[in-house]
Amino acid sequence: MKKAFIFDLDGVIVDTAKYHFLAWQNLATSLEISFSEEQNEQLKGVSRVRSLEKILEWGGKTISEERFTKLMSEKNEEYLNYISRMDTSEILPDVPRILDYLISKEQGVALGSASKNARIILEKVELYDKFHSIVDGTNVSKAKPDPEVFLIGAEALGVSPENCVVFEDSVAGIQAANSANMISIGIGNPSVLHEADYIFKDFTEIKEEFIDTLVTT
Ligand code: B16
Ligand code: MG
Repeated sequence: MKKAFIFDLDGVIVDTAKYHFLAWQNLATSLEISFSEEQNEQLKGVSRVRSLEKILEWGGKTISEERFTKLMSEKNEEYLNYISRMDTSEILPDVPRILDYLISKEQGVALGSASKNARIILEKVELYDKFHSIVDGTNVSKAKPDPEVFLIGAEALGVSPENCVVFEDSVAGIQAANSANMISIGIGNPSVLHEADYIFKDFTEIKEEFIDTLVTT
C-alpha cells in the first residue's frame, strides 16, 4: 500500500538553522539582548513570529507592533541573503538517497515545514521536483506542535495519517507528528528527540531495509 513520507526542511534536508542564528543574533544585538546557540536550538521548528516573541521575552523587552513588524522583515531580508548563496552542497548527508529510494518505490513524498521560505530553499538546493506536495509556513495557520502542517500534507497526497511517516529534527515537530497519529522519526540527538518512535543521528544511519519495513507495515 502507498504510504506518505513527510520531511521537515530545516535540520532534516538542509542546515539552515545556522543562517537563522546569524540573522537572529544580529537582531538581538541591535536590541541589546544576548542570544546564544542554545537559545537558537529552542527556535527550531518555531514560526518566525513566535521566534521574535521568545527573543524579546528572554531579553525582557517590549516593543511596538510597528517595530516588531520591521524587525521581522529585516531579519528575513538578512536570512534571504544567506539563502541566496545556497547550493546542492548544503543538502544534508544521504537525503537524496532516501528521497530517490522512496520515489523508486512509488511512495508519496511531501515537505512539511514551518518556513515561509521553504520553496526558495528547495529550489536553491535543486530538490524542489522530488516532492509531490509542499506544505510550508505560507499554507498553515497553526504552528508546530499543532499537527496542521502534516495533516495538510497527508491530505494532499490522499494518504490517511496513520499511513504517514514524518522525519523531524525538532521536539515541536515530533509532537506534531505524534498528535497527528503518524509515525515519527527523529533526526538528531536522541536525548532531545526521545518522544519519537525511531531516532537516527542522520540519514546515513537509515538503511533501505528499514524504509521497506515502513512501506509494508
Ligand atoms: P521562516 P522547519 C523552521 O523550519 C525553522 O526551524 C525555524 O527556526 C524558523 O523560525 C521557521 O522555520 C520559520 O522560518 O522565517 O523562513 O519562515 O524546521 O519547520 O523546516
Ligand atoms: Mg526542522
